[in-house]
Amino acid sequence: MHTAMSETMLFPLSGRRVWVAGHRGLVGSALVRRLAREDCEILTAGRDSLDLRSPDQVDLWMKNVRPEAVFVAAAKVGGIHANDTQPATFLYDNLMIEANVIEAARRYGVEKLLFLGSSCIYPRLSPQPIPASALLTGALEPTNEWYAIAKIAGLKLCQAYRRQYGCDFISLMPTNLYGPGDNFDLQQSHVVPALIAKAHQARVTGAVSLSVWGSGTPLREFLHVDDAADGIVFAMQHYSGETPLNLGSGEEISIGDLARMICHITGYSGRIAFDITKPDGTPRKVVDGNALRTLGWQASTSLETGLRQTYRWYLDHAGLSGHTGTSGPRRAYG
Ligand code: GFB
Repeated sequence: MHTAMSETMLFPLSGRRVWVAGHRGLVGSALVRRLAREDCEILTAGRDSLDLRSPDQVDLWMKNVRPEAVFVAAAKVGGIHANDTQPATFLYDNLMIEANVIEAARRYGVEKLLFLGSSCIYPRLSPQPIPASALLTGALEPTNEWYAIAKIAGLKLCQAYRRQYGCDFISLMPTNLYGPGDNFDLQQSHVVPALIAKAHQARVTGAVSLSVWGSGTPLREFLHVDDAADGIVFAMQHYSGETPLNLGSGEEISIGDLARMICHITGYSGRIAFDITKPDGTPRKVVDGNALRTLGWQASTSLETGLRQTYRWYLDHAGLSGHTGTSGPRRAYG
C-alpha cells in the first residue's frame, strides 16, 4: 500500500508521548533539550533497562510504554578509526537497533517515526553538495561502509514500511555533527572532539606539536548538535515523505583549517603535524540541504561560535582532570 499523505502535512508534538531512543548520545541528549520547549511528554529508557539490540526487550518496552512519536537517535557511532576497526559492531548493532525499533513501532501503532542516518550513506565520490538522489549510485567510502550499509538499511526500512504498511516513517541524513556531550575518547571520537582534546592537552603540557590525522585536505561540513536537534524536530513536524531529507549547515572547512581554528580557540600555538599514516576518509562531504531549507529550516550557529561553546563544555566536563576521554566506545542503545 502506498501512503496518500501530503509530504508537508503538519504533525504537532504538543500533547503527544514522544520516545527519544538513544537519549544519552550526542544527538539524543540534544533532542531532549530541544523537546523540552514543546508541550509533549518525553519518554526515555536507560541502557541498563533496555538493550535496543534485543527484539524481545524492544517489543516489551513499546507494548508497555506506547509512544505516539519516536526519534531513532540510538546508534553505535564513532569516528573514522572506530568505524574502520570495528566493522562487525557497527554493522550488527545498528542493523539490530533500527530493525527492532521500526518493527515494534509498526506493531504498536506509532503515529510517526523519524530515523537518523548519516551523510556517509552517499557514495564516496558523490556530486557536491550531495543530493538525496545520489543514494546507491556508486561505491561507498571504505572506512565507513559498514556503518553506511546499516544506515542505508534503516532508511530503506522506513521507505518499505511506508509502502507496505502505510506507516508515517521518515528519515533524515545529518552531516558531521559536533557539540556539547560529544565523545572525546581519541580512539572512538570524530575529528572535532578529538582535536579539541588534543589541542587542549598540547597547550597544557607545552607540547611542541599537535598530531592531526591524514593530509589535512579533506573537506567536511559541520553542524552544531543543537541546530541538528532543532532541524530534526522541525522535520518531524513538517515533513512526511519517502525521500530522505539531508540536514546540513552549508559551512564547509578543510581538516587543516579546522585544526588551525581549534588551536586558536584553545590557545595552542605549537606546530601542526599531519600524520599521513592515518586515513583521510572521503575527500569531500557536504550535503544538499535545500529540501529542508525550502520547508523553512536552516542552521543558525556559526562553526567558530559552536567550537568555542563546545570547548567550554569540554573544560567543564572532561578537560580539567587532564584526561582526554569521557568514556570508552560510545553507544546510545537505550
Ligand atoms: O570525524 P572523522 O573521524 O570522520 O574524521 P569522517 C574526519 C577527518 O578528520 C578525517 C581527520 O580526514 C580524519 O582523518 N582527522 C584528523 C581526525 N585528526 C583526527 C583525529 O584526531 N581524530 C579523528 N577522528 N579524525 C565519519 C564516519 O567519517 O563521519 C562515520 O566514519 C560518520 O561513519 C561520521 O558518518 C559522520 O567524516 O571521515
